[in-house]
Amino acid sequence: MFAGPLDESIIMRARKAGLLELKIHQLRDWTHDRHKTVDDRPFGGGPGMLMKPEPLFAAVESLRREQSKVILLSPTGRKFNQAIASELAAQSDLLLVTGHYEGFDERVRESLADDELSIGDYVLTNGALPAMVVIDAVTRLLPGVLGDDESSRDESFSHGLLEYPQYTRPAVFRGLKVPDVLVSGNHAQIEQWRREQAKSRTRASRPDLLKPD
Ligand code: 4GX
Repeated sequence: MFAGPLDESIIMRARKAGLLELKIHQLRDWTHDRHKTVDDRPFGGGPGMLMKPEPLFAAVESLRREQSKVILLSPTGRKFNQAIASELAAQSDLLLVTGHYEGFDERVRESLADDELSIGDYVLTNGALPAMVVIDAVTRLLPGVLGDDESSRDESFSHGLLEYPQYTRPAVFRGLKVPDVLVSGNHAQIEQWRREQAKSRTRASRPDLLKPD
């Protein structure tokens, strides 16, 4: 699943420039049985299979460095966001662990992982897409990955409001007009309009962003 998204575009450019080193590992390489078993049934019964601890511990212990942050991807983790992406971008080594099946043996959480992240409240088939989401959000924050223009646009998101509406040419498209204020050339008025739009838009679709945590 990782081939493709991580071999394209800005991520690939960052890899080629030596700004990001990415390695994909197969948990089955740390098994010893003929079937390369990485799952087993839960003690106490119940549906579904769990990631068994031995291959995970062996894999993480062989791959981790002193400074590594070991991060599980699962719906029970704390919710990933831009602030967490910034924290992770400051780390020198991340080891992202993507589970299949119904979950991890709890000892993986207790004794192996430094953190557990969820990319949102929905259920995916496995942790590969969440890992790629984290990789993508973190990579674009690494020094040198984006141009100055793109990076400074980010700061406008960190003020905690959604973006104001934007338009490009033509000024009239299928009878739909660009707001007069934007073509007026009055920069003070444009700035005020954008501030108001950002606020009303945030109130309408993301009121949670306006509440203190
Ligand atoms: N944000 N999934 C993980 C298997 C699993 C379940 C429990 C460990 C514990 C998801 C998400 C997500 C589906 C990835 C279940 N592994 N991960 N997988 N949303 O839905 O991070």
